[in-house]
Amino acid sequence: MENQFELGRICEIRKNSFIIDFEDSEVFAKLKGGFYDGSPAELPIVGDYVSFIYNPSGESVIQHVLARKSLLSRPDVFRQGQVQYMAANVDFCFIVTSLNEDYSVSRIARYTSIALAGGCVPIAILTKADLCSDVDRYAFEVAAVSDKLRVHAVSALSGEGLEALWEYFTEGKTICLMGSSGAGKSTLINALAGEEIMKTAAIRERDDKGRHTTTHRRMIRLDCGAFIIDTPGMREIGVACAEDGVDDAFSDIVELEKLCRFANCRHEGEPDCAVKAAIASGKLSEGRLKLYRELGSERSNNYAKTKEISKRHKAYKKQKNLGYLDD
Ligand SMILES: Nc1nc2c(ncn2[C@@H]2O[C@H](COP(=O)(O)OP(=O)(O)OP(=O)(O)O)[C@@H](O)[C@H]2O)c(=O)[nH]1
Ligand SMILES: [Mg+2]
Repeated sequence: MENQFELGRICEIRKNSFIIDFEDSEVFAKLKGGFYDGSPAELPIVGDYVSFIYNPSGESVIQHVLARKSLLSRPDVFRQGQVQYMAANVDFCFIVTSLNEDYSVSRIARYTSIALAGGCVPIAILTKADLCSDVDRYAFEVAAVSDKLRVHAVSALSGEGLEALWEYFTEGKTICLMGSSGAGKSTLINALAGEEIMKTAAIRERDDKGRHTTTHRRMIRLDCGAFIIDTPGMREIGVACAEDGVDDAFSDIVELEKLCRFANCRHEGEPDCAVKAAIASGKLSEGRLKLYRELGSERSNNYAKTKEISKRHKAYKKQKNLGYLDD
């Protein structure tokens, strides 16, 4: 009898197996022989739709990864020069940042670039609004990062702002949460799901840093039919693979640059500089130009940076003998 292919979605990846969300159950699977042709981009990642041969009494076998409609990726901090594929088929990328010491507008700009480059809608979620007395100021600053970025301030503790997030949770949509450890990603998922489906842990009081409680990526299907992907807090976030995203997030500046008299204008006092003119007229803020410059120069410096990060992590891994870490 010929084997019948089933269609499922990767919800978790373990060391030696893939877990597929299939008809309200979780199916353990491995790759078919000869699946891997040497390109990591071909391997299934969380959020991928896959065809597989179902084996109800043992491991199922993944045959193909279906074409992805979006793909979140970033430079791999452990493997120099390589890209880490984070999640596939994501509609909304929640960029989770807490309104405490963790807050960084530049990090939000990086994630925005990554989301746009990957074909997802970036949404900044400012968490722990209950701990902040000036939420509007932060929300305003974040909204200025890009007109493609939506902003919500929420508190998982008081429930403030959570209702507005439901517009993203509709049948078949996929939401991926990204952000530093301790930002409150898992707590937010629990608050939205109305039950504790993710483990959470208190942050360090000393510096507001998290404890890397979530250790691997995991996709969960909610009762409303939407999928939510929790990710471990990231230690570093580069933009080397988000070139298009940077230009997308800052498309107004890219357009202005085209109007400068000199093609290589640095916007530092050259004549007929459209960028400086936009700042003078109030159309563009100095802060946004600074962010754009930061991310732009990071793109060119990225090789050296990735090398340094990779060296540091290699030493760390060796010392702790942790093997492959998800983040
Ligand atoms: N006051 C307050 N605390 C919050 C809120 N959301 C999360 N926290 C707290 O922040 C701490 C960290 O939350 P987690 O949800 O574990 O953070 P995470 O982003 O999942 O962290 P990792 O899994 O390490 O990446 C916990 O002690 C939460 O109770 C909030 O809205 N208000
Ligand atoms: Mg977590």
